[in-house]
Amino acid sequence: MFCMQCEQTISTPAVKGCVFAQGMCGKTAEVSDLQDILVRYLQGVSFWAKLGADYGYNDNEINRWCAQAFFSTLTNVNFDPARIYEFINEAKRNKDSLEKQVRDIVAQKQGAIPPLTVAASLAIPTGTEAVIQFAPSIALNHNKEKVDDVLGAYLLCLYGLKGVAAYMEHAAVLGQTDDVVYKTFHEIMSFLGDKPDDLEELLGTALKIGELNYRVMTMLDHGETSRFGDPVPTTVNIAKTKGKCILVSGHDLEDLYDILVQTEGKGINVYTHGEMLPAHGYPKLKAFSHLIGNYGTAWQNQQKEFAQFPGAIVMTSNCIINPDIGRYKDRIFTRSIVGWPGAKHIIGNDFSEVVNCALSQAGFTETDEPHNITVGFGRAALANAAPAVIQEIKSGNIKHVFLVGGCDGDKKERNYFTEFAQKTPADTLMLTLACGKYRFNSLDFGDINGIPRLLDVGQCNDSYSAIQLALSLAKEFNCGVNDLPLTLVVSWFEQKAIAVLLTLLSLGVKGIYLGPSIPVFLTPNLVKVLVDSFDIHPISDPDTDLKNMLNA
Ligand code: FS2
Ligand code: SF4
Repeated sequence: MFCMQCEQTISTPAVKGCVFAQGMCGKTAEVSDLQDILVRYLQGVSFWAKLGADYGYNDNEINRWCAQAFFSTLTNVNFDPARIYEFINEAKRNKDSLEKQVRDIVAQKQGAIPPLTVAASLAIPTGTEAVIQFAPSIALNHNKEKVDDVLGAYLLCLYGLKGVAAYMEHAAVLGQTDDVVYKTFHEIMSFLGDKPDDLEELLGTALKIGELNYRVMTMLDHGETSRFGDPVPTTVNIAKTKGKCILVSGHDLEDLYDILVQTEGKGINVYTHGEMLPAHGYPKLKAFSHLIGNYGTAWQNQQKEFAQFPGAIVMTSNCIINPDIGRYKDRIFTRSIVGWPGAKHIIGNDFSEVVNCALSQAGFTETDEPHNITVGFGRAALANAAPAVIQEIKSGNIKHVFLVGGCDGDKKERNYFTEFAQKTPADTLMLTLACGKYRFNSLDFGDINGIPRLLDVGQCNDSYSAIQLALSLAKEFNCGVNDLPLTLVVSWFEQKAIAVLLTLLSLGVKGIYLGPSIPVFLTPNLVKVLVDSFDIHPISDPDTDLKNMLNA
């Protein structure tokens, strides 16, 4: 296996990347190899999809399926070899039918088929064993001693595009698709399927991926707010309430909605977990009184926290980790692209198995003292708060705004983000988003003349809302985003964070602080390019960084 797509990948002077029998996340070599094959095959599907789009032909079922299948290869999404193998078989079927269709269209229009890419020409043996044996020949590090600049830039593109695919699927669940997005996605996938080796072209593609992701996050924001209303500031109880319970994790608000509808009047309390916390701010979701609160913290603590949750658990998207450790596999359910061998997978929108499971469990036997936090500072709420923020900046009461957000993870170095948040001066504001917020979101930061010092913007994709606020502040102060008293402090873990980072770079945002470490796939030369072109700072220690940020 060869995988270095997430922040917890193995990185020692001798070994870079997860290359042995199992990755740090628990992904087996078998699943990793199957995913490599799937990705290569998807790049072949994209060759035909892109060519079809050039001739005005779009198969939106296959388009959506491509993003779903690619999403299954993200970190902490699908660990089930049988499901990945099934995706490979579907890829073969989809590629064959698309190729036939597109060849006919090109012939009818008297066009010419361009030379096939490496991925489009790939023939894969049949049967799991044969496929696994074939995998090393297409591994990304095949014939490479180490990751060089070209492979590093390639991985930046591949991993960033995986993040985009995840957001494309989240948007598609809400009925949001776009032919231009699909065409650009297939163009880039197809390009990556032809073993590109031009460094400049790859770096240009990375920024194109960032632009594409901006378009997708816009679409996703529209999908969520048109379906569930604009989030409003809302207090959420993070303590336990007596009663039967279901815990809903991941990013998919539509699943949460279905679960809330199907549990109404059944005496079951529904809790959010991880990236589902921002759901409480959406009017159509907060209207359910049994959406009782949030339970637990970020994904890496789930084995302990889920083990103590006395009800059913639903993983609507990443991040899932081994449920055998906490012995709760019999009451965890996966959805959509998520998979764990032996865990129940729910297809369709009938959650009665989850409801029955919750009813069969003990539930919480006591109600704890409430502990409230506030969420719901999405795009519209931030726009409402903007005039007051501008006024306070002008009067000198707000000296600086930080965005401290991104993914969480296990490493002790991530305490940086807790300490950083705690050390921000009282005359500064903090926006936060994604699961990294659990490092500090239960702390009380006070307010500045009624404006809470900590504003929870939402999930990782809601960085779109933070970008909108930055753009409106820049407009008001008649300057560029980089001239604002604003610093982004980004914690990365998986590929959605890479996509968001590429979006920020494509928008010309400079001076981002990035941690807890720099991606292993970025070679020293690539890091130099990022530092020179975008003034990216690897985080150091909170005191030094804060001093530099405030004096910049
Ligand atoms: Fe956190 Fe995991 Fe949002 Fe990431 S729950 S690291 O997938 O996407 O953030
Ligand atoms: Fe390793 Fe991360 Fe890949 Fe898992 S996803 S195998 S931890 S690099």
